[in-house]
Amino acid sequence: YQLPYIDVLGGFYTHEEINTYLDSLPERYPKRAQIRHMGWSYERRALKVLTISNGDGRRNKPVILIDGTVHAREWISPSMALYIIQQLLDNDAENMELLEDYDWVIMPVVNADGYEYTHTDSRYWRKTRKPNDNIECIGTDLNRNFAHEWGHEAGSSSDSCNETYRGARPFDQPESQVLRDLLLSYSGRLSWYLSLHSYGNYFLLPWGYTRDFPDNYYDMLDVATTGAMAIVHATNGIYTAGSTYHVLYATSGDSADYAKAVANATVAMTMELPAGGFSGFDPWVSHIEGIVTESWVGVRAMANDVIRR
Ligand code: ING
Ligand code: ZN
Repeated sequence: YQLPYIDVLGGFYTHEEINTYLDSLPERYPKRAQIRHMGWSYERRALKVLTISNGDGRRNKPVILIDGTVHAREWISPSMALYIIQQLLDNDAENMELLEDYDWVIMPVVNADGYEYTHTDSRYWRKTRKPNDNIECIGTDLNRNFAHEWGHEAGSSSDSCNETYRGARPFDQPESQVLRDLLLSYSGRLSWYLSLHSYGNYFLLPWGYTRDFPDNYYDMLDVATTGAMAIVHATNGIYTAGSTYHVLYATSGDSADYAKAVANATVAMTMELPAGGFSGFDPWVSHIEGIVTESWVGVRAMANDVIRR
């Protein structure tokens, strides 16, 4: 029979299609691709993670960890995660170098229920789909639900109807628990955590919750600048890099702050991919190729920078 394949540049795909494809990769690349089933979403969708290596059998290499679709409506983010997977598994020598001393761990869809809901009911849904205690409004913003400085000052909302609702408690969402467990499982060898969001063309670094900077902030900024320079050279695409607090606004309980503070990521970063379509969140299928190939130039340049430092 034919193994499932995903034509990343030709469309957008459901969580089920993405999982079916991920599940096929260990068969296609037996030494290089592994699937970790990390848990279940609130609506019982399987949350899966792909690990990619060069197949040399060396264990416990440092890790580059990438996630997508923390926010449901940001459809270019799973496309980008899938494009990265295909670039790394394709035996291009240049991409194989990225796997020499590092393993890559990629979770294309974190917010599986919200993502499904954007396909079936409401295209611009952002949060999870778990009902809240007061039953008034549904869903929590996963990117405000992490335990580092959760609820700090103005960085999130306590109103369950708000788009940045932080949840009743840190990690009261199964999807953020899964991402937490994934991050912690690589603590001590997590070289780069990259969370893919859209939109706005930003490289956002910790912290979100305070105007202060982490110890190695200027190293992280160097990496982000490398990405921004590579992209501007390739396509004239303009990215802004800096701490979330300074570049955007105060945020608390986001995944990059947690990855930095608790999972000890050397570089923790959120990449806001380019806008597209009517709303910014819904690029035309014909624009996927331009966005993901441009973004790959940046990701590859940053990976090389992380690897060499
Ligand atoms: N923006 C992010 C959000 O969660 C962000 C901005 C990035 C906040 C990094 C915190 C940390 O609000 C989008 N588009 O989701
Ligand atoms: Zn987002």
